[in-house]
Amino acid sequence: MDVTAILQRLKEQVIELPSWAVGNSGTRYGTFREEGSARTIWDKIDDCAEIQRVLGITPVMASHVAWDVTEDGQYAPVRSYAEEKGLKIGTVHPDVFSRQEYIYGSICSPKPEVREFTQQHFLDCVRVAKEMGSKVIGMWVADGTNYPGQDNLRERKHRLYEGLKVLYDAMDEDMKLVIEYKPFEPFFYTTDIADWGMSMLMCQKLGNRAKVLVDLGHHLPGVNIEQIISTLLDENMLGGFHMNNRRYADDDLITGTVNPMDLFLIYKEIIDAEQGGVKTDITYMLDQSHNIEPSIEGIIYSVMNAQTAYARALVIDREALGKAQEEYDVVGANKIVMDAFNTDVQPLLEQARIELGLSDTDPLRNYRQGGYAQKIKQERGFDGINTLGG
Ligand code: PSV
Ligand code: MN
Ligand code: MN
Repeated sequence: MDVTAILQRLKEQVIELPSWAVGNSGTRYGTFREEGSARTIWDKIDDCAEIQRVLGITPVMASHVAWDVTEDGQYAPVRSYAEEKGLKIGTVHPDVFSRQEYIYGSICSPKPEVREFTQQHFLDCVRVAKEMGSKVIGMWVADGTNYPGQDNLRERKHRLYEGLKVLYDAMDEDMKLVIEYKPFEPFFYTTDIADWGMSMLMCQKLGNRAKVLVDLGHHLPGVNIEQIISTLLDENMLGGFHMNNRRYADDDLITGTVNPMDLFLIYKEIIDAEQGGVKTDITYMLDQSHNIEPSIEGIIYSVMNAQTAYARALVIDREALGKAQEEYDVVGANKIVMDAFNTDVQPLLEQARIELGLSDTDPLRNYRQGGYAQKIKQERGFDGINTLGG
């Protein structure tokens, strides 16, 4: 194996951190508040800078316009502050779900004034993205219906395209639009972009700066995500990838904890495609919220899990695998893949971290010993109530 080349790949990988992962978050039933958690976009940048200090491969913070508001509506200072802290602002996410207006959907709403309102919001998001120096807009269309007969599905599809086109056309030539899909939630009878086919169709209609975004949590049980990834890659239609943990659906918990095999096999397909000559431009991002674990620790651990999966996928003996496939050696081929999955790649990752110039090869230990958690607890305090004391 070319260890130098593998180390190079491990050092070059970039994973975006979602700003919403460091603030308080919860389930639809409530939010558990965390002592010292980020309160503002400025706190979020500080937290992401600390995460980058211990990981070295996360110099980008993704932003969500629903939650990352500035006091005066100006976003150029966000860019400057992030740069001061060694970060860039990555994917910007419009908000099409948190307002009363969106009761019947946003761009797919049957109400023309709501569609118009959403389109104006899209234009504002592009302005915000440009001010923050971001080149990617991440679109999750939350729209759908709850009951058969509620709305005309073909008309909703037309409205969907019209709305997305406004967004796409407002973006600069060097910007990319990534479009997510999700089978259900917040609506349960239909979702206007329910699967990768619907997302890809919209991207193809819009133009070559629109690509599909695959979120691990947005699949029904049993779906083979790595095959979707491989298909999209081969069609040059994969634009981004949201990592999280999926046991049921959109669980959004720490990636790699329940099914590390998923992550490994996805990376395998990406590397296979690249080695097969496919040009890739994939934005890797975590899309998680940390409800019971300390957020920053959860994020650091997630990136470590992603790195482990990636390293395992890089050490697959592809020459031997090709040979086994040529010889129809079914068991042998699978064993080669599993041997890589079972390889202890921690020494490789430690070496990569040394070469990245990190002060400790164990990012979690580095964070726990660095004093940042204590500092933010003191500075930011706790805005929750614990009636039992303590
Ligand atoms: C909701 O399902 C979601 O988790 C989507 O995956 C988006 O990426 C994210 O929220 C931010 O809007
Ligand atoms: Mn997502
Ligand atoms: Mn999601």
